[in-house]
Amino acid sequence: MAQQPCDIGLVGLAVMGENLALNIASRGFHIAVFNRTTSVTDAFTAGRGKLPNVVGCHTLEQLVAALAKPRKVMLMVKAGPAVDQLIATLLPLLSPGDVIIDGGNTYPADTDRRTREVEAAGLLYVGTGVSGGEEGALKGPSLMPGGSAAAWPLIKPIFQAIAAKVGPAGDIPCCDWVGPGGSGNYVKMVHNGIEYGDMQLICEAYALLKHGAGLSNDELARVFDGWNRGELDSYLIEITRDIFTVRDPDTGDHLVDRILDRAGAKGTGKWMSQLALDLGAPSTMVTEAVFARSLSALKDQRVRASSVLAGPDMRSHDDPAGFTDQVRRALYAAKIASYAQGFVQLAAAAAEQGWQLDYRSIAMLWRGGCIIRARFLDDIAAAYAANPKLENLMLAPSFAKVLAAAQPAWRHVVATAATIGVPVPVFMSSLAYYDGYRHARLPANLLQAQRDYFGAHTYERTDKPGSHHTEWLELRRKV
Ligand code: NBP
Repeated sequence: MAQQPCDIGLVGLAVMGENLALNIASRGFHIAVFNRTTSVTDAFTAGRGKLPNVVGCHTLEQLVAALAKPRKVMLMVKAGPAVDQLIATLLPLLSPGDVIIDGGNTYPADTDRRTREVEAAGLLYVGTGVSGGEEGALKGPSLMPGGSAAAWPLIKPIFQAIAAKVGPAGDIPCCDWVGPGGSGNYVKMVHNGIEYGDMQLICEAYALLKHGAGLSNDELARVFDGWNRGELDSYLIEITRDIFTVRDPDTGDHLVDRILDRAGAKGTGKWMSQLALDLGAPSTMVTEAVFARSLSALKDQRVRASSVLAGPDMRSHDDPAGFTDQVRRALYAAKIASYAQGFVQLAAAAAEQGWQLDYRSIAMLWRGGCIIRARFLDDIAAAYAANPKLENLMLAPSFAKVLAAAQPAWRHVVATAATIGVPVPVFMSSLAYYDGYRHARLPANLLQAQRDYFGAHTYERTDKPGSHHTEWLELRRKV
């Protein structure tokens, strides 16, 4: 019997591709799959993928021939040159109107270029953010597609069917069209950068509670459990709670205490920081979070420095319960500042690229399936619904009020960290960002004077328009 034409083809059966293929098949779609190493395809179709609506293919020609038109081919391979190689191989096999989708963590500018190249060949191209790791891919990820707008109606039924669902009835998909070119990948990159900030803030809160309030792992589990029932309710707080409860099977100790304090990274946080610098967008928190991982990686140096460099005693706080609550408030305030920075960077990129982004919709995409999923994203969506042109999330009346109320705790926590010598770079930069942003006048007037003094860079004045230069030494002589 002839095989029914498949709704979509998927290339790349590593962790993400395999689970995404199973997710697609579980929603009743027919899917053709291909992996460069044939044995991987065979193992999949003989194992987890042994399903009537999954077709294993040994060549890309077979994959293309198995698809209904217009064809949709999704790539779940290592980001970078592999995607270009696959596009080059697929283009002669496909027809105008077919769609190539890249679901990898691709650098946004690569998707801009590939969209132009694939569209020039008469086909459609999508670069989609996929978040949620292995489990999300299988059960429902957050999907952030962008690229050729004409591709959206073609892929929408499949994408919205496989995405995570949220809302009171559990029927709102965490997937909607983001915008042109690499905007979907840009949104995913900002998601990952925000994830870096969230994770580092939680780690700093842990250090403060452990050293400042003297909490044990069991007490930390209880604190995070409580936090997960309030405004901090989120996936990352929930897994942190769980981590404090897990024992090492070998030693019986808390496993977290047996883990080496040297963090790795795959690079999306670095991309966001680099692009923030290119845009002149002050995304200080993701950048500090990336640097915190870099500093953690200097384990051997830190061990040597710990016996050379002096610091205060990290004494326990007088009022552990009170301090714990202040850390909670500070964490929420810092989180607001972090998301504010992420959305500001998105808006700066959108302005540069000419993208029209819907920030409310983007906040909604992150409510389920992904690592930064949190109750708080509903408040962000509400803030953008009330004012789609909101310049900065911190200016939304609801958030401005929260920040005002959290200020004393936020300042006390940062000051305590400095006093007792607990490194909290992201907490500190969050407060510096808040203070910098809320000051109508910063000391940059002096900076401009210095630049004009040594480099004749000119300056603007507060009392008249134009560009001005002063012969500082000449005026100085007249003093
Ligand atoms: P990997 O990023 O580890 O890539 C492995 C896959 O790429 C294998 O199927 C491999 O085929 C294939 N591949 C490579 Br490498 N070079 C190829 C080439 N030149 N032509 C064809 N296929 C090639 O897989 P992953 O961890 O499943 O991630 C896939 C994408 O999803 C990545 O971009 C990743 O950044 C992104 N992502 C991952 C996660 C996660 O949690 N892992 C989350 C969100 C997004 P082979 O078997 O023949 O070597």
